[in-house]
Amino acid sequence: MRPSFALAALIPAAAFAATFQVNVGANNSLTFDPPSVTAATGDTVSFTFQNKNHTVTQSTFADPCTRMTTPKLGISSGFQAVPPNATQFPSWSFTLEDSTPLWFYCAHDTPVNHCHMGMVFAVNPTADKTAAAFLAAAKALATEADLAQPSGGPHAHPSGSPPGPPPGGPHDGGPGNGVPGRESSVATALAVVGLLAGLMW
Ligand SMILES: *[C@@H]1O[C@H](CO)[C@@H](O)[C@H](O)[C@H]1NC(C)=O
Ligand SMILES: *[C@@H]1O[C@H](CO)[C@@H](O)[C@H](O)[C@H]1NC(C)=O
Ligand SMILES: *[C@@H]1O[C@H](CO)[C@@H](O)[C@H](O)[C@H]1NC(C)=O
Ligand SMILES: [Cu+2]
Repeated sequence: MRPSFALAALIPAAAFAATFQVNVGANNSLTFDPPSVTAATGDTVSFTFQNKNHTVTQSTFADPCTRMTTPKLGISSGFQAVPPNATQFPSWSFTLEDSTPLWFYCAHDTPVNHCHMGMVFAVNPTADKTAAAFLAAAKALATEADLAQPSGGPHAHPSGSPPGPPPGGPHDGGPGNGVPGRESSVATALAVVGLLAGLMW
């Protein structure tokens, strides 16, 4: 179909670029929602910071909670603090220069390490390197100090969520590839987040 091919060639690639919206810390959760996206070169991933004090910081699959340093310094939103009564929410975005997998985490680490609690995000996870495996690797880094954080400390946020025991054993999202794995990681993240709701910043 030469005519339609020619027409397609005339439309700039940018015309097809998509923007993926990701909520950071919605409902006082320590989550990126959605926890992963599959995006193409030229697409934009846009983050809106909902509350608390989070970052979007690039890491690596092998070391989920540490900022990437090679082959170059990972990108980062920096800390985006949002007061509890905020009516405007900061956003930050980046545009994909290619479609290789990218790995991110929240670098807020006191008094609880958000990444260790599973606050991670993936762009273009693969069958080998799944979002669920990345999440599991982040949570495996949780220390006793992380897990000992009380759910009702002096700086706890008021919230409608019921108090719960501190998270205990591993919550492996299980093996997955791409989208199916993502569902289980969402459920896992939400389950943990439910227990953590009300934690201090
Ligand atoms: C936040 O709450 C809204 C409304 O209940 C819900 O639709 C959304 O999925 C929640 N997001 C997260 C990350 O829990
Ligand atoms: C956000 O967290 C960072 C790192 O802990 C801290 O330096 C910064 O002061 C915090 N911002 C606010 C407004 O609390
Ligand atoms: C949020 O609350 C603080 C302290 O109560 C107050 O100083 C500030 O003006 C409030 N901001 C908004 C946007 O309402
Ligand atoms: Cu965070």
